[in-house]
Amino acid sequence: MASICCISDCHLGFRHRLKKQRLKDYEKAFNEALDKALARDPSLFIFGGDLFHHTRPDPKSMQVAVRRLMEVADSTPCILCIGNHEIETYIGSSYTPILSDIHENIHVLTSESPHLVFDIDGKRVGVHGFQYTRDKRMAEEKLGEISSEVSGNDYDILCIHQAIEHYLEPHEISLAALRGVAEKYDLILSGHFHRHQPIEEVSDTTSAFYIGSTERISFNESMNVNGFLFFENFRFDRPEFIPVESSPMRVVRESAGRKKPSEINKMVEDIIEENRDCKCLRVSLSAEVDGDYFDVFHDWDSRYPDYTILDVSIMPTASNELLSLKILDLNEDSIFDEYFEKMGLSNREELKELCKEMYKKHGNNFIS
Ligand SMILES: [Mn+2]
Repeated sequence: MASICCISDCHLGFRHRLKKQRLKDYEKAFNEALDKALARDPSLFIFGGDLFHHTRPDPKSMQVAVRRLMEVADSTPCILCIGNHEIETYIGSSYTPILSDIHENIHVLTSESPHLVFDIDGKRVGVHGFQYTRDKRMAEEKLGEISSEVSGNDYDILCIHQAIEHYLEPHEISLAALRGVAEKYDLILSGHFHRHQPIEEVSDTTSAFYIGSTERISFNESMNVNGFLFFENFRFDRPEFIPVESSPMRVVRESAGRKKPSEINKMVEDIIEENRDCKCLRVSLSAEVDGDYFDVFHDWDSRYPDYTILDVSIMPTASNELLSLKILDLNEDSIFDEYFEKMGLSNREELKELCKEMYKKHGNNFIS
């Protein structure tokens, strides 16, 4: 049976928060998506862009992508759209366009080659698109231009990587521009917006979807379900969304009320313990600190090294009482010692000495 598999925003090579484990997470999600897709033996692969996070990916991520793409291309044609992460100021500065040179079954959509046609189960299927274009006028013009050239195929698919009005701001493609070309296509796909969803605003004319990403790139995406799309038998209005097991990510927000630093520390500890299943955890606690703010622990990630990302922020809330400001004499070295101690930095002698030195040299200039 004819089927089309669409995978997007894998962000291979992203060293999220400089954690090595995150590099592996992107690779794992990419591999899982490909394994699950290949098991279904699709007739065509469409990659919606941001395969890589950086224009010059690290060699390991590049190797993973090249090997897997070549493996896939041995059996199935692959189309790549170029995402914003694969573009600098000029398309030639990124490696993604040259992937079409590594295998005859790999094709890259660019403004120079925006139209591809494949024979799938005896049907002529056109796939059309161009690289991410930052300028709104240029993007809309390009969209209009390539769409005017579309005709004569049994099915036509538009694949872009753009911010569409209502989904991301600033957008490059207005809903009016998209609606203006929608009737040319049987399916509209876009990468870029990482949460898979239909683009409802044009669905009265044609099926349109944001494909979704395979792994999250920020805590803002913690609620997103990751995965990819699978279309069977040219039924473009009913894709199957196949989930990928991305690294769990969670944001816990609580307000503690008025508490002593030791109670706040205990509360954070309890939250961390309760969420052990989630290796990327953000804890945002607001608290009225009844005591010295610097007695609240700040070095949580070194206390829990088994977390990939442990991001704890404790925001002091103002009490009803007036905040009283105490003037500290920073010329006393003991203030620096105390600060470094409480920040868990007491082993950073060199940094501390540097701070004292810098303060003595420049600090007094601020006092007017
Ligand atoms: Mn992306």
